[in-house]
Order: sequence, then structure tokens, then C-alpha cells
Amino acid sequence: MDGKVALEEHFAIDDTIEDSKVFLPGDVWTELRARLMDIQERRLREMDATGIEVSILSLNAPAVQAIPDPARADEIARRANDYLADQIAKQPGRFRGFAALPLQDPERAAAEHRRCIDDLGFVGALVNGFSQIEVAESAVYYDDPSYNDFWAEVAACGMPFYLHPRNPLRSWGQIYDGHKWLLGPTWAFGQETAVHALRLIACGLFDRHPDLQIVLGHLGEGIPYSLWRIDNRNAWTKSPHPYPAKRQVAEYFRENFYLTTSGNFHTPTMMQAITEIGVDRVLYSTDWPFENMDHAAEWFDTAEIDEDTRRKIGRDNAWQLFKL
Ligand code: GRE
Ligand code: ZN
Repeated sequence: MDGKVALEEHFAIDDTIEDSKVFLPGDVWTELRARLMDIQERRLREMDATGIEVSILSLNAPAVQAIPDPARADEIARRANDYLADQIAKQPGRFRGFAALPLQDPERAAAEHRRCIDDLGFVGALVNGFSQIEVAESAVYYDDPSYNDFWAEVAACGMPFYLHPRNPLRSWGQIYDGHKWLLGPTWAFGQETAVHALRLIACGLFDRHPDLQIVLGHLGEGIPYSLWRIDNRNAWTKSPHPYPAKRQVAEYFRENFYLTTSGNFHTPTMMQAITEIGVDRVLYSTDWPFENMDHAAEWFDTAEIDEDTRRKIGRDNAWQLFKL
């Protein structure tokens, strides 16, 4: 299918490139490094070859979220965002941008968000999970009340917020001890991000901002498969553990979330996502350069779905959501 839009597509700058090395070291690193640092050459050729008209680009992970010093996090976020804006200006018809945000300081993050949308023309933000703040051994999630004003700013600007994975801190990841293979995209990314998304739902964020839209990759980080159980566990007890939000988790999930196909090129999983959240809330993505654009396209372009559905997921939903 031609004219696709893809929105979990990463690049790196010198200050952040090393963050990606732990995931694919050794021989593959040379290749991954080159893929991450390139924007105008191979990336564009791959987009042409796989029918992607527009890529919405975002910084690699965890990058800014893993810089405990708030001033330094702000500096790197601004540097990455300025670099991205320059790159987009070379191919404005093919590239758009998501802001990297220094959430170590909610006020700075809100200001950078505003700058990226208003001055740089970005179409939203992509944040790599929790932020480490002041000390490396910290993990702050964005349901914390200190982010109330930040979220008000994001909601007011009307552009989506992509909650992208990162690994748990090593000191908090005992469950993975001796099973390093489960870290990253195999399992830990999804678990970490799904819990963060559920925290946002439960804290009442979407009661305060009913129009706020969150994007999750990887066809929903496992949530669609668990959605019914999240709301219906121990249904015989009249009041299981309460949370501040007013409604059931599934209601927010269906009104405040979009899911992308990044790194999850499997039709039954996509059908499950469509069944739970609706065809208007699923968006094509690849997760380049960690996944291949040709693997994504060969799957998606021939998946057994009707052409209306392919068009919506491949292009129209994103076109509308990001006001392209
Ligand atoms: C990603 O950011 O999407 C990613 C990584 C590392 C490994 C795989 C992956 O940062 O998808
Ligand atoms: Zn990704």
C-alpha cells in the first residue's frame, strides 16, 4: 500500500546514540548505529521501497528520560528537537516530528512542548517511560500530581502524546535476573509501559482532560488482551480496590488511546486490538530501525483485512489524528 504514515520511527544524536547499544551490541551494533544516525539517505530509500509517505520521527530510548539532572535533560531535549526540526525542513513532505521532553522538570517539559508544537511545527511528543530525577535510582511516573499542569498544557495543545517503552531500572528488575533475554522488546518494555498507561488511566487524568490522546506502540503493549480482566477481576466482590478515576479502565482505553503496529506484525494480534479499541484507533508503524520497514510492509500490505481497514490503519487515521 502506498501513502502510508508511520509514527514509531527513531533516530539518534551523538549525545543519545550510546543508549541503544545495550540492546543490540556486537556485530549488529555497527548496522543499528548507522540506521539510527541516518535520516536523509537509507531511511528515505526504505520509506520509498515500502510505501511510507510520511514518517513521524522521534529520539531513541531512553535518552532524555535517563538523564537525572533536569538542566542537562532540558539541554539534550532541546538539542535533539532542534536537530530534528532541521532534518524535517529538508524533506517537509516526508518527515514530521515528535518532541523529546525533559520531564525531570514538568515546567521545563511544558515549555519545551509548547516550543516544539508552536515554533518547530511538531505534531506531538514521544516520551520514553518514567523519568529518573536527580538521582539515577529513581523512577517517576506521570500520574504524579506534580505533572497536573504539564498534562493541562498537552491537552490544551490538542496533539497526541506517545508513551514509548523503556526498561525498568536494573535495581527494580529482579524478576528478570538471570533472564536478560526478557528485557527490552521481548517482554520488559511491554510490561513497563502497560503499567504506566494503566497508572495514567487510574489517576483520573482523562476525567480532567477527556480529549487527551495517548498513543501506545506494539499494538497496545498487551493491554487489549487483558482489558476485560482488568475491569472484571473478582467481580463478585462489590468494590474491589478503588482508584481515583470515575469510570472503568476499558472506557478510557477506548476513548483516550490509539495503538500502533510498531514491532508487532501479526494479524491475530491486530484483530484483537481492532476488536477492543475499534478500527479508527489503530495506526501503522514499523519501529525502525529496531525493526525492518520491509518486514512491516510485507506483513501489513498483504494482511487479510478489507481494503477500507487497510487504508484507515495505513494512512487515514494518522492523517486525521496528526492533522497532516
Ligand atoms: C525501541 O526503542 O523501539 C527499541 C529499543 C531497543 C530495542 C528494541 C526496540 O530502544 O524496539
Ligand atoms: Zn520504538
